[in-house]
Amino acid sequence: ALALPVTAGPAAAEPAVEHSAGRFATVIPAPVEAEPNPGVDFWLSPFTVIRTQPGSTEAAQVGNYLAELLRPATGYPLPVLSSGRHPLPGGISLLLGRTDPRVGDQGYQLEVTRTGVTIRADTGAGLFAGVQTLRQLLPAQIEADRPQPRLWTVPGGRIVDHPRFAYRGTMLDLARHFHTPDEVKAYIDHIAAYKINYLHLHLTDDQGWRIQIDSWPRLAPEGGGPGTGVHGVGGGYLTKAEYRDLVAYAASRHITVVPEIDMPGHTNSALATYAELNCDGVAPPPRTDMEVGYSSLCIDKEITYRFVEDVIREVAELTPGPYLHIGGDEAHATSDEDYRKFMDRVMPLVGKYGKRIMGWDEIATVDPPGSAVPQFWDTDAEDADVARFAAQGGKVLLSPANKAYLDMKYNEHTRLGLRWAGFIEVRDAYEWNPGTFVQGVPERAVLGVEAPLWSETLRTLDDIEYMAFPRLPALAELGWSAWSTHDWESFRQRLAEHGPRLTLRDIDFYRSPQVPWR
Ligand code: TNX
Repeated sequence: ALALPVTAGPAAAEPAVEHSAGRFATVIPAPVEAEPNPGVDFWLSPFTVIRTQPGSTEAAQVGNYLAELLRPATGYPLPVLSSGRHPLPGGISLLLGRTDPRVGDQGYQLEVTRTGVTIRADTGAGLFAGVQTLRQLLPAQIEADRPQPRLWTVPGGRIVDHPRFAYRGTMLDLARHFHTPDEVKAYIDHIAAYKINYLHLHLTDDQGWRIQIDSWPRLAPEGGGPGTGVHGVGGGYLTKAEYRDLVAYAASRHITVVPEIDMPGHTNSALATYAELNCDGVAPPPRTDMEVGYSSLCIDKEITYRFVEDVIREVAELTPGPYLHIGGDEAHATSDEDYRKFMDRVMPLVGKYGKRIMGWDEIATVDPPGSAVPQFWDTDAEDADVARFAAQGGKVLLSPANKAYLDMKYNEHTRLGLRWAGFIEVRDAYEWNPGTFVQGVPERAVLGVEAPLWSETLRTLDDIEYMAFPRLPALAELGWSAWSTHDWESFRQRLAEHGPRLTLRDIDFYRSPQVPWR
C-alpha cells in the first residue's frame, strides 16, 4: 500500500525549515549559488518517475541509487527509466550535458519546478553530487528506513554548485583495529552524503597487516590474524576479493579508494611475520601497544626491495584509482640518510605500476617527483619542505592534525580518542582556511583536504561515527564550498537541521554543545 497524503500530522508541528524553501539554506556543504523560488514546490507522489540520460549507464546507476535512497521512506515505486519515453512529463531527471560552464567535472546544476526536479551535470560524479543535494532538499524523514505518513515536498528553486577542491577525503585506520567490510561500507554511505570523494585506507602498521598479499602469503593471516591490533583485540584482514568488493562499493558512491602501505617505519607486523626482512634475521615479537617510531624495514638488504615491489605491484593491481599511499611517516628508527636511500628506490616503483605517489609530509624531505602528493599532517603551519614542493608546482593534501584529525578528543571528557594534537571541537574543525593554512602553500597548490581517523582507541562502527560526526561534515564543507560562503554561525544552524537526519540514519554522533540541535 502506498502512503497517501495525510491531513493533519507532522507538518503542523514542524520547524519552519521543514516547510520547504528554508531547506535551500540548510544544505551541507553549502552550494555555490542557491536561489529558492518559494511557492513552486515539487511534490513527490506515488506516480513520480526517475528519468536518466538515454544511453548512459552512469546516469542510470545514479538513478538507481537515488531510487534506492527514496523508496524506503516514501514507499513509492519510483521506477527508473532511461528510454526518454514516458507518457507523463515531469518527475526527477538526471541528465548529462548542456550545463552551466562553471559546473566542471564534479559539479551539477539543479532546478526544481512544480512539474519536476532536473539535475544536470557533465559526469556521473556530478549527478551523484546533485542527488546528495536533492536528498537534503527533502524533509529529514526521507532518511527513515520505512514508509512515513507524510508529504514529500522539494522546494522550488535553482542551484549551481561545484567543489572548491578536487579531493575531499577521509581516512580509516584498519591496522590498529580492524574494521569489517560491512563497517567500512556503512562509513562509505555516511561520507557520500557529504560529497566526500576519496577514502584512504591505512592498511598496515606496527600492530597489524590487513590486506592479503599473495607473494608473501603469511603477511595477512599472521600479521593481521587473531590477537593483532591494539591490546590484541583488533584482529582481521581483507582478502583480495573483499578488498575489490569494497573498492567497487565505494566506486558506486563515486568514492575512490586510496590504499596505504606504510613504510619504512610502522612495519612491525611485517617484520614480526617474516624474519628475513630484519637486518639481523631475527623476527621481533608482535606488538599490540600504541608506541610509534620504533620499527623500520632493513634499508641495506635486497630482500626489502623485493618485498616492497611485490606489495606495491599487488596493491596497484587492486587499485583502479590514481593514488598509492606509501606512508613514510615517523620513521624515527631510520636515519635521514637511510630514509632517502629507501625512498629513492621505492618511489619509482609506484610509477612503475602505474600509480601516483601519496605519502605523509615527510616524503617532501626527499625530493619526490612533482606528481607526488605529500599529505600535510603537522600542527604548526610551517614546513619548509612542503612549501618548497608547492613552490615547484606540486600539489599538497591538507590534514593538519589540530584541525582535521578525527581521532582527537572533542574535549577532556571525550571517552574515545587521543589528545596529542589538542582537543578539536566542531568549531575548531570548521574554522580554518585550507587555502592559507600552511605558509608557502597557496590555494592553487592545495589538492584538497582529508580527515584521518586513527583507530588506536576505536573498535566499533559506533566509535567511528561518534568521532567523525559532526566534524566530518565541517571538513566536507571546507573541501567543497566556496570560501565566500564560509560562516560558522550559518554552519552551526545548518548542522542542527542535520541532527534528525543523522539520527534516522542511525549515526551515533557527538551532540556538541556548540550546535543548537533540535
Ligand atoms: C600519528 S599522523 C601518526 C599515527 C598515529 C596518529 C594518532 C601520522 C602520519 N602518524 O601513526 O596513529 O598520530 O593520532
